[in-house]
Order: sequence, then structure tokens, then C-alpha cells
Amino acid sequence: MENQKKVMVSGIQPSGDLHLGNYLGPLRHWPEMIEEFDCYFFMADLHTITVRQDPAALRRRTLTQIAQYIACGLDPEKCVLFVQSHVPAHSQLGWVLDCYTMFGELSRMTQFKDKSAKNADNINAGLFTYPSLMAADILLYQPDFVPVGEDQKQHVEICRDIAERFNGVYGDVFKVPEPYIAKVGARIMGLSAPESKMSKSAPEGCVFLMEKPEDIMRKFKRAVTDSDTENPVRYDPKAKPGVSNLIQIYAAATGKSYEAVEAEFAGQGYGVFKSVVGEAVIECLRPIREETERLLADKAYLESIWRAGAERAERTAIKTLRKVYKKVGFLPR
Ligand code: ATP
Ligand code: LTN
Repeated sequence: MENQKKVMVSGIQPSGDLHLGNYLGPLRHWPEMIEEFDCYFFMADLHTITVRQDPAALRRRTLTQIAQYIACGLDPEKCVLFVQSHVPAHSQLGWVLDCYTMFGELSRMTQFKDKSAKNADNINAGLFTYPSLMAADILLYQPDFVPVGEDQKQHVEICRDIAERFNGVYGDVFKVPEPYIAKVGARIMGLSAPESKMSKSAPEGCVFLMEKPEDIMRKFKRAVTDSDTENPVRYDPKAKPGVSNLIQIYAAATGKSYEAVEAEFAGQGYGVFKSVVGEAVIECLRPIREETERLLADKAYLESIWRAGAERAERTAIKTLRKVYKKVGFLPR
């Protein structure tokens, strides 16, 4: 047991095109992990329908996301890539965990409150029980870590509570995982509204991975800064949220420290700074975009990846599901 590799699992919803926040937050770190850990990465399409979707667009984005995972460096030979809805155990365990998740704790979830405010005409039960399905996604694979951005920490915490509650009744069925949040890039803010996180729901301040270089540059040139002329390029998220966010993006895209970035632009104005950050992001994303386009032209290859991924994921998932069914007292088929 001791010598076994540690396990990681994570997913992103194909609810919009992947953006710089998704990339610099969690996704960029995943390829480093596949050498060291047993990793499961999936497209969270079941979660995506908690908000109404256009079916053709959902299919297209799921396909693009698989290509992007691979283009970002997730070698499908070295990790398991799959589509959540292809592995029924997610929904099956999700239902069981619904029965071990409390109304009160679901009501306190920040994401539920935010999304219900944004979708007031469609506050459906799936949006409410989103966290217990996410707990199922995680617990099926008995992982040690769940690499996500800062905003998902609360969901990993409720997953731990659900696992502990279940284990408290039935013994050690689930491993209780830890969130794994990178320091630089944990929360990339929007370019046009740096007080809220970069999100596809505010597209003018959001840089998408597949965007054209000239559009990316235009967004950076328009990025909100401030009127400080004394010592402009300085990391101070409270007093200078826009500038600090650009420093964070540049540091994450180039691997430089905040101090090195401040030194590099000492005495310079925002015009130069914004162009250099834009250029660094364009160069960071260029190979990903090109590789994604190449992969999307070979649908048969992508299909072979998601098929093999679903089989491998299912082999692990079904073991946990069987154990759970037995513990709760379901009659075996
Ligand atoms: P939504 O706009 O619906 O909230 P999103 O664009 O935030 O969606 P998600 O699918 O919720 O994207 O997030 C996928 C992953 O990317 C999660 O691990 C999340 O924590 C991370 N993430 C999303 N936005 C950011 C951001 N701005 N900075 C850092 N990480 C982010
Ligand atoms: N809620 C996550 C997506 C997600 C996820 C998961 C992440 C669904 N299931 C399991 C980690 C582990 C989000 O990124 N919005």
C-alpha cells in the first residue's frame, strides 16, 4: 500500500470555452502531476447541464476540451482522460451521496448562491445538489488530492465532510482527499473588472485559449489599471487590483517571481507593461491553440482516447461503487 502512487482527480465543465483563468489556475499544473501521480481528468458534462445548454454547442465544447487537455500536455498514455457522462458510476454514486448530504450545507455553498442569482428562472435541483455529484466524481477514484482553483475549495471541503459522514456510518469506505491549489494563478481576475475572477460570463475581460493573437492583445491593451504614475508596476492586490492581476498573469505565464516582474518594469508606464504581458500570454497560448486545432482535425483519434479513458476510469470507479452499494444494503444483481 505504502509504495503505491498517490492519486489525483479533477475536472472542468465544458460550459464555455477554456480561458486563461482555467489554464493558469489549475490546468497548467496538471501535466507536471501525471509523471508523479495516477491522474484522472475529465470533462464535467453532467455538471454543465445545471445551466441550460445548446446541445450542439455542448458537444462541440466537450470535444474541443478533450483536444485542449491533450494540447496542454496531458499525454493520454500517462493519465486517464474521459467524459464524465461516459462513466455511469458518477451519477450512480451521486444519487447515494445525495442521501448523505444535508439541505443546510448545500444551501451555504457560495457557487449555488451565485449561480441561482444569475439564473433566477432556472434554479433547478441539479444546481442545488451539484456538490454531491462533484463529491461522487472525486470519491469514486479514492484520490489523495484534487487540484482546482481557489473558488472550488468549498466544494472539496464539502466532499470531505460527506466522505467523513459516510465513513462514520460504514467504516473506511472513502479516502478523504485534500484540495491542491497552486499559489500563483489560484485566482486570475477579469481584465476589465479586476475585482471579480476572470470568467467566461464576462467575455470582454476574459482571454480564451483559442482566441486570435490580435484579439488577445486588444484585451490586454484595454485592461483596467489605475492612475498611479509614481511607481506604477507594483504588486499590491488591495490598492492596485488591476495591475497586481497583470503582474500575476505575467509571472504565471513566464515563471518569473513578482519581485523580478516589478524590477523588470521599474520606471516604466502601463502602455509598455500591458503590451509585454499581452505578448507573453500570446506566446504561452500559441502552441496550445495550434496543437488543439491539429487534434480537432483528427476526430477518430480523439474518439479512441475518450473510449479508452472511459474504460480505464470505469474499472476503478466500479470498485468503489460496488463497495458503497454493498455497505448501504442494496441486494446484488
Ligand atoms: P463559471 O464562469 O461558470 O463560474 P469558470 O469559467 O469559472 O466557470 P469552471 O468550470 O467553474 O470555470 O472552472 C474550472 C476550473 O478552473 C476550476 O478548478 C476553477 O477553480 C478554475 N478557475 C476558473 N476561473 C478561474 C480563475 N479566474 N482563476 C483561477 N482559476 C480559475
Ligand atoms: N466544479 C468544478 C468542476 C468539477 C470538478 C469535479 C473539479 C466537477 N467535478 C471533481 C474537481 C473534481 C468546476 O471547475 N467548476
